Amino acid sequence: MSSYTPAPPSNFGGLSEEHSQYENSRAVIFPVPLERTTTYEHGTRNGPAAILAASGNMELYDEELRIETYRKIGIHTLPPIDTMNGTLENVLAELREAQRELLDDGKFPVALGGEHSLTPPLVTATARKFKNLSVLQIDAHADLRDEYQGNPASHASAMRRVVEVCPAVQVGIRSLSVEEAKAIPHLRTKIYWAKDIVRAPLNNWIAKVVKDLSPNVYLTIDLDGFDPSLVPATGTPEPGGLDWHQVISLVRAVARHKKIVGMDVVELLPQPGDHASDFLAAKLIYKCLGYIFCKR
Ligand SMILES: [Mn+2]
Repeated sequence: MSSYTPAPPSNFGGLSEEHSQYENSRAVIFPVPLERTTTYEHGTRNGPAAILAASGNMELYDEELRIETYRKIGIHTLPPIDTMNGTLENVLAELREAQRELLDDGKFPVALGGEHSLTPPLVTATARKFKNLSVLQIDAHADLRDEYQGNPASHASAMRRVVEVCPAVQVGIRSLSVEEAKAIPHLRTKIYWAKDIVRAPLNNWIAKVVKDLSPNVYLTIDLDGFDPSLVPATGTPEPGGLDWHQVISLVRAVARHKKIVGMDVVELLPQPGDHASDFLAAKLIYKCLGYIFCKR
């Protein structure tokens, strides 16, 4: 063969070693291919790999911030954590410990899911490190069931576990049970329903979300918070969701006024032939890192 192109490094962004070594990187991509409690369509364990693959084809210049974010911060990618061995409780405990180590090293962890059950242990570790933490969730689902199919660690209970640790603000919600609806007034959470925001001007609600958050923020983005016309590749798609502009405007505002200290992007369920969802997830993460570290 006369021309041979080596495969790009399998790290986030396809970065050279100089910009992706652990020691020099402020952001650490943490692949968590967790899939132990999914209830509808399966395959979210392939989410992290699809996001990493898409990220290698992304332009690394941010035309809005006018920088190459990776050059300013460094982005390291960890190998995927083993999520299949041991009980779910063991895996969640390992996640908590891994998050603690990353935070103790002064890193900004970005977990790639995988199912939403990964969020509570990450939030628990983050709340121990940062006082005054609240969680901003972007999602179609309230995820406030006390347990689901007998399992309190189910993806459908992720935010119920989170609000036991710290307060939450939930944005884009449009799917929940009657039990969850009845529980909401008694829980430490504020809901921004999709029905009230998807057609509203951004300045009607984004400043309110920012105000409802505490000084330190953990960001959890379930990709089904987006409208399925933008992100069809999730296990439980719901019509009537947020668009790209709404989500990144929200993250931009939160990053400007609060300290985002960790994040996850969950529930991608890669579909053959749909690269748009994978690509959106990769670009969303890069965009968030730009807003968080390179605000002007
Ligand atoms: Mn969801």
